[in-house]
Amino acid sequence: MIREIHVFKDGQTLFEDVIVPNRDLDTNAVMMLVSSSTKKLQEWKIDSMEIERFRYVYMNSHDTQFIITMDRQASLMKVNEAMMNMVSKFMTVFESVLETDEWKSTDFSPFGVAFRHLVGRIPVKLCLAGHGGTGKTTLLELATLPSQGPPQEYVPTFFGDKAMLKADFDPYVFSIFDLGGQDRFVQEWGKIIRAGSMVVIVSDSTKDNIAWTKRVAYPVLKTELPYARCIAVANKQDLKGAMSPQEVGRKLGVPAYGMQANQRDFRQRWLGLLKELAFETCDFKIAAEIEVD
Ligand SMILES: Nc1nc2c(ncn2[C@@H]2O[C@H](COP(=O)(O)OP(=O)(O)O)[C@@H](O)[C@H]2O)c(=O)[nH]1
Ligand SMILES: [Mg+2]
Repeated sequence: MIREIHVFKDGQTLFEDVIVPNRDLDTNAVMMLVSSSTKKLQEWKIDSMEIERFRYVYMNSHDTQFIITMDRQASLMKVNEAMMNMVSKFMTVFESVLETDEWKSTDFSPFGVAFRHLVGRIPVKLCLAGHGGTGKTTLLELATLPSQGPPQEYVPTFFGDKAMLKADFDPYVFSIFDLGGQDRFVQEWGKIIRAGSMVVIVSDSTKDNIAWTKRVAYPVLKTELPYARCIAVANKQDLKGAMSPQEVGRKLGVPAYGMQANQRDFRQRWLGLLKELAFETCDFKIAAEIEVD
């Protein structure tokens, strides 16, 4: 997921667009550091550096520094491509003003539309992780098939089910993976969702399931997707004996949100939660920082 773009020239900001603000780092300090490295790059070369869970992809063209901030746990290849496209588009419009002093009085803000368009072309990968039968497929369908009722039959899923989701997440488009929760598939999660920015841990709010999640799913998530942001869904809140979302969250060590995936009334809540996770406006936990006792 691309989070921010900054364009500098002679220490001035020509353009910036911050879609998801970085609350973990001092952005000005990071930009100073990255732009000084960017200035040393040859024309049209791309390089990147990582800091914590963020990656900074940068390019220098016409003595102008372009810096994209992305989730570290996302496809660098796709962002490199987006960078190339973006700088080409930028130069198509602004090359001549950059070659004289005219840039000092140019309004670069119209570039925002093209930038957001490029951002939307890289799907944000979201992984539904949890044991078989907890409601992953139901959640996927709840999000993506508003015209059909969620399936009431239990059909075990083979790994790799995937759906595109375009809702009220502009400029982002999600690509959601429903990972089969059979124990023998769990080791494959990393391969399927290597570039996953976000993880929703799905639990049916029972004690056994929480134990399974911590024992089987956590080691894989923590090694394969250490920089992904995670929340938990405490599903099946309608069932007798379901643990409360607070308790599920406390036991899992990840903020948990109550859900009833087989009820269409919960669709708005589910989509709202996904949006909050993408824009980082809800409580979440970075996979590497989840505590396992
Ligand atoms: N009672 C109840 N059943 C649910 C809920 N969510 C899903 N289910 C049912 O649980 C079963 C397993 O769901 P499924 O989505 O196939 O689980 P998956 O293996 O994680 O993909 C299905 O029969 C669903 O209809 C819920 O909130 N409450
Ligand atoms: Mg399934």
